[in-house]
Formats: sequence, structure tokens, C-alpha cells
Amino acid sequence: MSDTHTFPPGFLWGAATSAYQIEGSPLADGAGPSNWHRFSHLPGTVANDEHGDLACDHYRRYADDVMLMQEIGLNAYRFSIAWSRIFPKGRGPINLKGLDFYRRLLDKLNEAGIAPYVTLHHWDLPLALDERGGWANRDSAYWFADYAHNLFKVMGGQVRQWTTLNEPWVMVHEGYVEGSHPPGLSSLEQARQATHNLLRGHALAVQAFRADGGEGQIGLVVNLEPKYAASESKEDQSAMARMHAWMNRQYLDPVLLGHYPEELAEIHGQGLPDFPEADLRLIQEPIDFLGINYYSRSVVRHDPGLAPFYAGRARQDQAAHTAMDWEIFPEGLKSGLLWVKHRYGEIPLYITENGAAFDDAAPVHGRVSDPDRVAYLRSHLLAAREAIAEGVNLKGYFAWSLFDNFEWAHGYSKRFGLIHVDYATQARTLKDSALFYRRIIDSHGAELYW
Ligand code: IFM
Repeated sequence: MSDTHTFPPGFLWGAATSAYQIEGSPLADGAGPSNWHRFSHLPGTVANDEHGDLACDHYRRYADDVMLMQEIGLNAYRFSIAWSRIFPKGRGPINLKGLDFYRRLLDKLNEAGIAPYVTLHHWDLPLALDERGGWANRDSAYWFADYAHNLFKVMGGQVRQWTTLNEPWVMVHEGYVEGSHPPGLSSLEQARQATHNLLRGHALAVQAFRADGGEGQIGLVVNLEPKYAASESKEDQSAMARMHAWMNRQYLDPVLLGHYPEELAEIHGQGLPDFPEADLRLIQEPIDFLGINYYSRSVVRHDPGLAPFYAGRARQDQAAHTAMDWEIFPEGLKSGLLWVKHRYGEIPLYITENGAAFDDAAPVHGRVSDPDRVAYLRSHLLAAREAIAEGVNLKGYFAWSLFDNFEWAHGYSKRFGLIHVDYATQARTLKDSALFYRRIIDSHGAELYW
């Protein structure tokens, strides 16, 4: 078989989840409430007023779930730690029972030969910290670094691969601009502070990892959504550049180049604060790898009515879309990876999330037919392979998600899983996409070309 049809030796095949989306039992064994626990219990915030109280019940079913990962053949699993299980109030003494859950999960993964990729923070902030201003409070960077430092100490023996934050842009945009996630605000000024503090917290955590002589590697995970202009017009072109700066470069430029994009001034105007130079030097603390979450692209048009971005989406009606109404655009994965390589240099990359929600039918005789997801995975894996052929240093791929789960403000209405979850019975069924992925893993990618 030709080398161009398999993936490089050592390439990892994983799947990803996050704590609040799958664990359930959010207050068990002394855990404190998170911002998401409170937010999802406020009427009208989440579709059908759903919440994460049970979710996939992974907190109790984790051992069986690791066996399902083995059945698919995963050799890596990306998941996040619920900060308020370990520190119920965000700071203070460790809650040993909460820690014990992750220790048991990590033992199972390590015994199964599945490398844990641990995300320190995937959006569920301890409520006690949210009530102190959350990420808009400059101290949040120190809270996060302290938490990270403690985890490195207590889990360092079981974990080699860490990421600090998952998709800071989503936390800021949905939480502080759109208000569709906690803290449910609409404040550009607080959004700016939150972005900066998230990046400071990320960098301080990386420094703590190095100071402790942490074995292994640490990186950051961002969502990347390539932007295309709806037309050649100057207005559409600059709307596209503005949105690219806001969503993609706002996080990558400071970490990898040491400055924020100039285009942010068009959005914030006079409200764009001057941050101390020392902060920017801190934020540029080197990382070992970058995780890219890719789902779609967006085509941007100028819209004078849509302050403060003056940009809207030009939906591509002729193209296929997922149940999230996201355009299926595998070329964007390849071009996005190449863009990262050309702009930021040779940093090792992972695709830390990629997948699609579709309206899957319930299992019939133990089978879930999800041909659209199979096609989505196939086309995106082919795009990833092409990016590798063009020199991208891609180390692994994590499908989003291992399970159908709590899709934030959409509740349980959007199914992204390789594994179908019947929420009433908690029965798990491997979808056809999981079986397809297993064949890809078995053949180290060659099956894509058969
Ligand atoms: O479910 C989310 C995940 O938590 C973060 N990345 C995008 C996924 C799909 O929306």
C-alpha cells in the first residue's frame, strides 16, 4: 500500500468529549456547581429547558465507556476536567472524591492503551468564580493557573498530554457578546477583558507546567473557521478580514506572534484597551502543539445594520449543511491547516475536534445508519491527509464526539456522536460512523482510498 494513502507512523486516532456535556451527576461527591449548571437551570436558556444533570451518565458509566472506546479502536481520548469537582468553589482545598473519579478514569484509559489528552477547561467555570466576575476579572488568570498547577501535581503521573483551554473564542463570543452561554452578557468591553484574561491564564498555566518540570506536552485548542468574502467588493473583503481577526487571529496572533490583530480596533473603536506589554510577552509563552477544532467555513458579507461587526453570514444555499446549519466544506479544513502552517510556522498540530450533527434515527435491530456522518468523516479525513501531503505536521485526529451529548444551548437536540445514546435508558449503540471509523483506524487511513 502506498505511503500517501496511509497516515504517518504514530498518527493518533481519537475521539473527544467534555465534562459538562457527558458526565452528569454535576453535584455528586462534594462537587460544587458550575456556571453551566446554574445557567442551564434558568428557564429559557437551553432548548427544552434541558441541562447536564444526567447527560450521558458517564460519571457512573465511565468504565463501560472506556470499553466502547476500545471497541472502536481509539488510541487517544480527549476529555475535560470539571474544575468544580476538584475545587468546589474554584479555589481552596482539593475535593478528593472528585479527583478520584478522574484518577479511576485515567487508570482505565492507561490500562487500555488509550492516551489521555486532558483539557483543563472546557467552559464549565466554578460558579463561585463566575460570581466574582469570571473571566472578566483580571484575577481569573491566577485562579486558572493555580488550578492547573494543582492538576499537574496530582495527575502528572497519569497524563502526558495537556491542553489549557478549549475554544476561548466561543466562551467569549457566546458568553460575553451573544449572551447565549454563561455568563449571558452582551458587553464588548467585558468580552475584551475576558479574552485577554483567558490568554493570560493559558500562558501562566503553561509556565506552571514548565516550572514543575512537567513531563509531556502542553498546548491550546482553538476553533478555526476560515472566512471567505461573499464578493470582491471592498466592503465584503474588509468584513471578511474583520471577522477572521475576531474569530481566528484574535487568539492565535497573540499566542504565536505576540500581538493582537489591528482589525480589532474596527470592532472596539475607542473601547480597545492598551494592555501592558508584559502581558503580551507572557501570552507568547511557547506551547508544544496547537489543537484545531474545525467544523465549517463561513462566507461573510458587509452588513451596515449589524453593529459592532458590520458583517453577516452569506448562507451558501446550494451547499449541503449539517443539522447545526453549518455548511459542509472539507476544503476549509485543508486550507485552514495550511494557513496555520504558513502564518505561524512549524508548530505540531492536532485536529482536536471535527464532526457533524445530523438527525439520526433511533437504532433499529442494534444498528444506527448515519451515512451523512460517514461521508462527512471521510471527506474531512481525506482533506487532513492532503494537508499532510502538503507538509502540515499533523499528529492526530479526534472525532467530535464520542457520544451524542449535551450540545450546550441546543440541549440534547443535536446529535454529534459516533455512539448513539438513548437518554431515557442510557443504552449506547455504535453508529455506522463508529464502525467506519474503526475500519479507518485498523487500516491507518488506507480504507479512505478503497
Ligand atoms: O459541542 C461543541 C464542543 O463543546 C466544542 N466545540 C464544538 C462542539 C460542537 O458544537
